[in-house]
Amino acid sequence: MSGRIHNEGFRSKLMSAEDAAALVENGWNIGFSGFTGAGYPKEFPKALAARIEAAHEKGEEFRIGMWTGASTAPELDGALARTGGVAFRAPYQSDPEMRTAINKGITNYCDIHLSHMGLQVSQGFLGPLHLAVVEATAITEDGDIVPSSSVGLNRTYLEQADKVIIEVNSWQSEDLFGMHDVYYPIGVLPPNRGALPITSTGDRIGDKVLKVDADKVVAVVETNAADRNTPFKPLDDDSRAIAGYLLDFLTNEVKHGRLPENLLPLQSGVGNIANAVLAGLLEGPFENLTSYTEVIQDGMVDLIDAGKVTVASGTAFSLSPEAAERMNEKARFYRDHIILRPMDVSNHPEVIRRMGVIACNGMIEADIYGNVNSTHVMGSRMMNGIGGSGDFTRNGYFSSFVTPSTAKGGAISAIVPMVSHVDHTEHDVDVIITEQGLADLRGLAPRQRAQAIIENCAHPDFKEPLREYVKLAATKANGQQTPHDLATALNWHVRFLETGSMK
Ligand code: 0RQ
Repeated sequence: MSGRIHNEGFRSKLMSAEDAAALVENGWNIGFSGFTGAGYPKEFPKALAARIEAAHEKGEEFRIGMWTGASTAPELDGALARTGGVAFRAPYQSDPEMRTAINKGITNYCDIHLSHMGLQVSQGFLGPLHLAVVEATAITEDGDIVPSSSVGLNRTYLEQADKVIIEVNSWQSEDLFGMHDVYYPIGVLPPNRGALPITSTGDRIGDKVLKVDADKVVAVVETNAADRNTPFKPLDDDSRAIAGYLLDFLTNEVKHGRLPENLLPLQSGVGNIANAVLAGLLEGPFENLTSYTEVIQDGMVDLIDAGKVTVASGTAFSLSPEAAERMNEKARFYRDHIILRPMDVSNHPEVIRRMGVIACNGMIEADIYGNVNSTHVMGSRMMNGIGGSGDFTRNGYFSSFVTPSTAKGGAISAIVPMVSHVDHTEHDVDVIITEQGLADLRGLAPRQRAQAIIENCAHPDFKEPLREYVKLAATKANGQQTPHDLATALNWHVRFLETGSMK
């Protein structure tokens, strides 16, 4: 035993992951902890996958609904997807095997804004929640759960589930205790919902622990295993250039009095480019920064180490193995600078709008009018999901999207006449940045936006074809508000599907 279970009642429920998995029945919906590869259960899912496979070998039906905070890891999303036993998945994933199950139609995927997920669970739209499986750093003497490297939707799952399994992971630093801020809202559903009393990034408004009804806990499992912790790609010229344009833009906003000198709370999305933008801030002129975001990546931890960021609020880590080690060694220091909250607080639209968050997210493609596709490759194939990008984009002080100007070795243009799927509309997108430059769309009408995006952001190989498209569309649409020639617009994607290149 790890010595992390300080409550006798919970100690008596300790069992193997296999025995715990044997409690699960076909057709159950399970709410797992886990967010961007952090704080997900590691032992139990393996045992559950084996149980599902054994049932399938006997010709028995065994499928589950799988809900999480966000993406998890091969030990959870991968292991369960591989069995073909995940009937339903929500709200965000990024695992290659889960992606395959979704795109083969084996798994029904419901791509929900992260700030909406808790509400939809509480309203019952996703059906009953039979089981919550939540990773813990420890269980206190009072029988409370000390969360680990993510909070995500754990509070909601523990409240709503009929049964609970806790997986105590002694790999997680005990010094994480005190980093979390678990807010229990006054009334979950309108009209009884209270205001969320956060007025600045560092406000703590809740408890350090998650409450759980001990009578619902059917098993406690122990493990000692690292989070997924994927390394980030080394910074390349493109990501440096993108970070540089954003920093120049922010500097100019300060100069014109539209931003204070220490900016406004920053949100940065997942992925390599977002991490590179944070790395750019390390060398930039800004001090005393704060962050109201979802995911704390390496770049944010570096900014805290450098004293540039005073406080960062999120719901989860997404760290490289090196940064995860640093976090575990120095959690006592970081807990004065980092707050991990439930995701319906980290992504709360009202707080994001009121505090004036600066949003920066990755994208797959943007069209010449500023509509953005974050989720689907060539209109049909799901990549990851919208995650929290909509929560921050729609409600931020201003919202930016970053991407290299081409994908797949230059065969695909990230700037297209018409996006093949829309996640963020032209009304919500203020700034687009590629390694070619930055288009500030504020105050521009559609025809002006097209010019700004093509001239500043498109790759030189695609500038001329895009200009030609604009001319053609202007003729065909005869002076209308947002000129398009629909057949030609969608032919960009068709051409790639038929020839392997948009050129
Ligand atoms: O595919 O790995 O097979 O080569 O998309 O692209 O350039 O590595 O970019 O890691 O920053 O991810 C939008 C997916 C960008 C991410 C997305 C292919 C490309 C590669 C990844 P390969 P990059 P990133 C808060 C915010 C939605 C959720 C979100 C994302 C792969 O940012 O999931 O923002 N966003 N949440 O080759 C075809 C194009 C393409 C393309 C890229 N135009 N056409 N393929 N790719 N552009 C956090 C959370 O919510 C949890």
